[in-house]
Amino acid sequence: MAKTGTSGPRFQLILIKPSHYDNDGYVVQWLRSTMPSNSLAAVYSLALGAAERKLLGPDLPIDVMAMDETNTRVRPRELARRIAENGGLGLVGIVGVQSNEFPPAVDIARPLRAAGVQVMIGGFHVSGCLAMLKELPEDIKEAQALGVSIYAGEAEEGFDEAILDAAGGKLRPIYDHMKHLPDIGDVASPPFLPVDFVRRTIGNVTSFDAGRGCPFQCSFCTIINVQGRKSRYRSPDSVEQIIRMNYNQGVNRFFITDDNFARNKDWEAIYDRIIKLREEDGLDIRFCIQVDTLCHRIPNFIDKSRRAGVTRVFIGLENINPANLIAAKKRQNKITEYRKMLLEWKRVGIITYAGYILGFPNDTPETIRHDLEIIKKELPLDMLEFFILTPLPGSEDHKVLWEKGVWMDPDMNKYDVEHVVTAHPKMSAAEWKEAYRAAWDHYYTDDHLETIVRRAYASGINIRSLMPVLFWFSSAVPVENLHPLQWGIFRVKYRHDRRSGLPLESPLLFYGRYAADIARKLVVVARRWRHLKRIVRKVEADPQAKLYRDEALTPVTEEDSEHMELYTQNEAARSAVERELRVAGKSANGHGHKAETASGRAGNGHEANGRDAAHAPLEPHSDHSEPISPIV
Ligand code: B12
Ligand code: SF4
Repeated sequence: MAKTGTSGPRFQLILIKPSHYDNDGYVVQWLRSTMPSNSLAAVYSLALGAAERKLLGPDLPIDVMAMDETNTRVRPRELARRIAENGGLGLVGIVGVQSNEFPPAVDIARPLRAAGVQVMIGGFHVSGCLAMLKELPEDIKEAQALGVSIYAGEAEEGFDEAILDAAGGKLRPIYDHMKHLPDIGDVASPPFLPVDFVRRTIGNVTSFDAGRGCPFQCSFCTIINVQGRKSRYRSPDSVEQIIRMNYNQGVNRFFITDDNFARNKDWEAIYDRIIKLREEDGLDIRFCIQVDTLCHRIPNFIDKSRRAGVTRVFIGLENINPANLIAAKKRQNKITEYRKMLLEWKRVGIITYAGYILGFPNDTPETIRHDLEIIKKELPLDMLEFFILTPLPGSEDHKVLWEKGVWMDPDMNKYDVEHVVTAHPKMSAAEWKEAYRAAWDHYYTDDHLETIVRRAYASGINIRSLMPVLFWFSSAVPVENLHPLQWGIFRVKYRHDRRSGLPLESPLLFYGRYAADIARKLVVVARRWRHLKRIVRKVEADPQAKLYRDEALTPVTEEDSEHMELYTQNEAARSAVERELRVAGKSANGHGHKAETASGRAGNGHEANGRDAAHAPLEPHSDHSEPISPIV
């Protein structure tokens, strides 16, 4: 806990990032969770700034305390007692609350409100609902009825006012900052969490947002409606400040949480500063970023990513059926660019993760399975992660269904993109759910795990650092029945920490099941890890492994559009190729100007930049000292 000031009552500013409930109603909590929350880092840092500035005057110091429920047990009664001991002066801020975290957030708030504590909830659920709906949904109204204050929008410019109101005991029911998106260029207290927080997560990784907003318009996306479509970004000085604050406390791996760092208008200046920190000042720092599928067309982006120490990149691939992409208004995703983009990342030895959404209108269990086979064969991708298409509050999809009165599951806990929460035109809920579960098995077969490792090895990627990531993404669902981004090390479960309304289980039943579960998981984890290790050793021992080539690793050529299933599998794919060729002024059947690739770029087996992506000399990645982290 951060303390400033001296004796007398102190204002207790307690910040909690909630988790969500598993299918049995227990809090999803770990001895070590995936990574520190940037939402918590952002609000914690602002709170600390307020304390240091003595926002409440010299006589009322502020104590700031923060906890992340994904790795720390939250005990509302103890928090209430702490506030009571300080004359009732305090505020509990429940932070970064996503829709799937809203039910636990309210369960945390309930006993606090009963004890008279002031509580405020902020984050994407409330912000998304305020941004898109004409009326507040029932769950938010119920929270308000408990006396919980709602904070919609970003805290950078409005948090002080809320703290002052709380200190005066006059917290308003709602703070609506949705209309004004603050400038985040040089925030005095940029996101930061002390090293103790980082230690409760896996690896030596922390997170920060270098920017917010995205120019695209995907209909399932909440971000554009909450953070806007205009790019707002931190200055290179501010990014350096964040990096140095962490580096000085021994944290040197970073997840940059921008949903699309490639569209951060200042990406190059930020990269240049990071490159300076690495190349001139000698800081050993590494990054994981998120980008779109056209990022490789931004001059210098991929090469500078490598120089800036990016080792892993998340890509919003979403689907390979152009009809689905158009239905989701994801027009910027062109299947004709996928291979080129992935080969570019391979060229610089950066590990790729792609998000893949299941349940677009044209999906059926059969098409999903077929699409996955194409991806495995033709796309040089490392990790693929699956999501169920979900009308997340804050998205256009949600708004449309809401306004049409179409059924959506009222239980927000299920809005974790792993549950089916609305109807699909071609699949029953059971088929959809099964297609999601089966997708993990279809992609991560033993054979394909070996192919991924072989492709990586031949591309100069450090397969020892790929191994834990591959393990993580291929094993989370079979082991834990949870998405890899929600997994952690050693599940912690408390019998009493169960969703409100569900009964307290008998100790025998609860602990018996818990113990059996732990034993089962240990066996599966050990088996899967050993198996992957065998694959890695086999590849390392193969003298020919560096020369490995397959269809996915072959450079993009003009013939691709004639034989690759990615481009020929259905009418929508063929039309997308035709369209791309037309845009480039070429005809698909080879008439007109020759030497054109499927994506309409000059091609004779070489990329337009003159490099043959797959056969260019690959500089091996030198990150042999990578920490074991599923993210960075
Ligand atoms: C990084 C990230 C993660 C990380 C870490 C989480 C974190 N919060 O740092 C990880 C990988 C763990 C993760 C996981 C998931 N995520 Co996520 N994640 C993000 C991402 C890309 C960035 C979060 C962030 O740093 N934002 C920047 C911060 C500063 O913004 P913010 O959280 O809104 O906080 C600001 C304001 O809301 C406000 N505020 C917030 N809380 C409070 C509290 C108070 C008191 C006050 C005054 C103000 C305030 O002030 C903050 C500073 O300005 C967002 C998208 C996005 N752009 O935000 C998705 C996002 C939050 N995730 C989302 C989802 C769905 C998930 C998963 C369910 C997906 C999955 N299956 O993996 C899981 C669930 C995790 C869980 N429940 O355990 C959705 C949530 C949508 C919704 N309506 O619920 C988002 C919006 C992306 C999307 N697809 O639309 N995620
Ligand atoms: S590219 Fe990503 S962040 Fe941008 S609108 Fe689409 S889903 Fe949202």
